[in-house]
Amino acid sequence: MKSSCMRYSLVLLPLTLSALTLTVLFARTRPLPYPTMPIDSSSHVQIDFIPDKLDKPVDDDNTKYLAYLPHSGFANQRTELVNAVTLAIHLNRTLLIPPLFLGHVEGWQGEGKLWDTLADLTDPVRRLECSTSQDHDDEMCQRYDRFAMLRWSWACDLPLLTEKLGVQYIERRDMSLTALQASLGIKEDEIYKMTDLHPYAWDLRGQNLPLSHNPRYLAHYSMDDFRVPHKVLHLYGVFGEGRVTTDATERDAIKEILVFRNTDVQKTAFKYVETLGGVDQYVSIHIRTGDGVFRRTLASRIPMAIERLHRIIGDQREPVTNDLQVDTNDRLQWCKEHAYLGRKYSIIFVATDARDPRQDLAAVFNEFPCAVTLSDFSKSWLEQLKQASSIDEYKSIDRWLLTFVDAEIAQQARRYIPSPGSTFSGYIGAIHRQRQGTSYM
Ligand SMILES: Nc1nc2c(ncn2[C@@H]2O[C@H](COP(=O)(O)OP(=O)(O)O)[C@@H](O)[C@H]2O)c(=O)[nH]1
Ligand SMILES: [Mg+2]
Repeated sequence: MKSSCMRYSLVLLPLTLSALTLTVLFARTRPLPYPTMPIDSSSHVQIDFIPDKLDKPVDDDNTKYLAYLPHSGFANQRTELVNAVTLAIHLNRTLLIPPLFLGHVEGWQGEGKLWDTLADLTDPVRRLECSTSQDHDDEMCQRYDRFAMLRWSWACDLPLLTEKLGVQYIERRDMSLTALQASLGIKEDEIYKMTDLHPYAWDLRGQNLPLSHNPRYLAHYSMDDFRVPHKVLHLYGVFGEGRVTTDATERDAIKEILVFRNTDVQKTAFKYVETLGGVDQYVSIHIRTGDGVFRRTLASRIPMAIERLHRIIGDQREPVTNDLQVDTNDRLQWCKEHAYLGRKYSIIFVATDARDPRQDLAAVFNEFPCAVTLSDFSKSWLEQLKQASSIDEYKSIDRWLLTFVDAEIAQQARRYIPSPGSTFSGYIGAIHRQRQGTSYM
């Protein structure tokens, strides 16, 4: 008890200091009331968005809330949500789930910048203005063009969180603290704001577990350290696998619920899977190329990818038949007819964020004549995605759904090779293993 109190004050002191220094950042002025946004009627959302403006506070009971700031790509956002759901369960708080961002989303930011970044990205007034603006030089409007803002309940069956794990949640749309205060009818000091000064500022272990010693994280907390009395405990980023550890079975159950499942995406992917020969009839590889470290290291990773493909299809000792011309008009049909030539002609699906895969990953396609990627098929195959596409309030989202078509095709393969260091690759691997029943999430 005593040590827990001590730890509590140890957490509180630096947090309070950082909260104090950052208070000035939170003092956002924003005209109220906000415009009303159209809400998609097909949603499974269990408790609706926090309304932008309420006549009276949402709760007159003892409900306490947990919030956090999302960032980065899908897999990162998903890991954050998994961690946040875990914390909500053990702290007995209603989870305020942020929007799901697809496309170009800001990465983690220091110096408390994420607070303002998220408020800006989700600002309903600016988003509405930009949706009708003709000013193509407006920097904020250009930023909005680079991502879509959806709801997690659109991508996953969130009510299962309540049914299976007892988690209460509300989906948030405006991430500003002023909107949060207005929605809950609370004062600023009822929000306990935690501002991490480092992406791996802390990790946490659940009840009955010893504190972590993981050197990646700067501070190590127990669940009790997070039992603050405030109405809202608002965390900063909660990124990282292994950051919040409680019970492995519980974590698997959360992860299983938080899998991207969209019927239009699945139906679209299935057409490709059938053409590739059917479920478990081909090999897949994920090659992440698009940004940051992945772009810089691509040249050295391509030979590794080729080597792994050779090993997995098992063609190493086969003589190479060089003089055959593949029919590029119907590559897969040609490959199926020439399968007797050897395993080098195995069908391989390459999932990638490369802009021009046949050029950017030329070495892979030169080595494996029967390797194909989404861009090898007619664009008309993607028509169905348009049906899933009017979910963002202001724009169509087909281009960002391609990621999940790629993931779905890759996970239906017999063998799957991930891209080292990519959390999205890890996500595909997890759903692939789960489908094959070899291990859990
Ligand atoms: N179209 C497409 N996009 C991809 C693919 N792999 C990754 N991406 C994009 O890159 C992002 C990956 O970011 P994130 O989920 O944070 O994983 P990480 O950066 O690879 O660790 C995804 O959200 C996509 O936008 C792919 O195979 N196809
Ligand atoms: Mg990323």
